[in-house]
Amino acid sequence: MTPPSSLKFAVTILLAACSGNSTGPGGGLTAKATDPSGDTYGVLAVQWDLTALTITRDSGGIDFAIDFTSNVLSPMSGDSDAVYGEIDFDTDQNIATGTTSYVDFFGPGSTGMGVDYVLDLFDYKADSMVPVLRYNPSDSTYSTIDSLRPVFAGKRISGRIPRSALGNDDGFLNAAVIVGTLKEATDIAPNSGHLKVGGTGTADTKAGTITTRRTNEQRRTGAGW
Ligand SMILES: [Ca+2]
Ligand SMILES: [Ca+2]
Repeated sequence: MTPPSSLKFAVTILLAACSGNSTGPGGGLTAKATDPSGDTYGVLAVQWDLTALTITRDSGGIDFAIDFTSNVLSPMSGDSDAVYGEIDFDTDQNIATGTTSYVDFFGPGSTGMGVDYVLDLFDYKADSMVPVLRYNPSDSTYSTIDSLRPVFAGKRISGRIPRSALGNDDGFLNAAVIVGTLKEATDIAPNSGHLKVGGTGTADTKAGTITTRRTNEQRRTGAGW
């Protein structure tokens, strides 16, 4: 008699059926911008070094993940050398609408984005929630649309933003990230242009000069950038 190879086959099939990696509702689309290690541009001791920005879009919103070369430290630690920064979103993929990206303002970037929404990874509340901000072009201010609790795990910061927090955008958008300590910016991703999550927009070149930044700087918890 030979061993019951048919049983082994059945187990293999079962494992294969369980190996799917679905996230959220339908319409999943993942875009990833990798970033080199060792390309930080700050001058202080602690240099948060990005390796990737990943965004998965589905019909209900977007999942984001920011990857680093070393284990991340939350600002909830109270350490000014924790990871601060923001993800900027050009939700209509139109450089002509929105405002200048922090990635362009505080980094060597040329995102080609007109920023409409921001995930503000500076402004942690006591419950570790951070705001999703909408830029208001009429008066150059920002409004808090939603809040979420970023997950710090290993070398990754991740979370989910529902489409309702992005003006019910379709989730096809452009994005870029800048990180650093509270004292200075240290890295951006991607190094040029932006992460394009579907859509039809092209990566335009930023024209003209930077004339405005957010006027509600008082919400910043510290000095610096
Ligand atoms: Ca890097
Ligand atoms: Ca825009």
